[in-house]
Amino acid sequence: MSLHPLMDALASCIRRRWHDLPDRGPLPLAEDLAEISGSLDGEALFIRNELGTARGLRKLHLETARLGAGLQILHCVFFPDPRFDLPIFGADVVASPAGVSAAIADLSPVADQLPLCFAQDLAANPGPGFREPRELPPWGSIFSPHVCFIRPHGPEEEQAFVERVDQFLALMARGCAETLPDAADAPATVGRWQSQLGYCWQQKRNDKTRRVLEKAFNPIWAERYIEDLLFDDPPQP
Ligand code: BLA
Repeated sequence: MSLHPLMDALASCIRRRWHDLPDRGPLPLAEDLAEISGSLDGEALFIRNELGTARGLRKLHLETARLGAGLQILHCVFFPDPRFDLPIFGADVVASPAGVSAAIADLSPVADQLPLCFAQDLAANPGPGFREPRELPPWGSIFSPHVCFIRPHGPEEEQAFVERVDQFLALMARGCAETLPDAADAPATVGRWQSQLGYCWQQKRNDKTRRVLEKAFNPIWAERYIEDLLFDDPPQP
């Protein structure tokens, strides 16, 4: 099923960067969650989930979905292994027949600040300006000062958004390859683990995600999907 061109371009960009990461591995995914299809009010619904691991990353997740009323969603999070001093990469794009309403991407810190090499690179490459930046909700305090949250205007801004995500992922790839892990019980590791827990808790405050899933499926299914797949608590390192 065809997706909005921004979704397709972004999914390709993410898959390309993902497949270039070192030491990729599988991550078990309940069979009934890999490909989900159904219908709502006579409209086709589908969700495709891709899950894996790589050096420095405990969970890579890409979801592409069509959830009724022509709503299309791309959701992606790369959760680091807390032993590695790496940020969380996250992206979410929401489109309806009226166009893309939200495109967000960030490298979110899991310590007081982003690792120095990330902060320096992002400060040196601030990214393009967009015509319609959007205001973060209160739970958005988890994001970095470099977060890009916009309603893109036209194909050029959509392309610029994909390029910004590609920059984030290039940085992430370098971090994954070069960062040396700390011990599982090192205070810095434990701090990063707790911070990932906090990230997941805050993301779960996004009522908009829950509402869409409840409507397309049902509240119990939505709860399980959010708690077990989207933002499951990271295991203790
Ligand atoms: C917003 N997320 C939204 C919106 C919807 C969803 C319908 C409202 C669109 C709008 O305000 O224009 C729905 N997102 C989903 C669903 C999934 C999903 C159903 O991912 C299922 C997988 N959300 C994330 C991640 C980030 C994120 C990883 O899952 C960021 C890295 C951000 N989504 C995010 C933010 C908003 C949003 C900040 C705006 C919330 C608001 O304005 O209140």
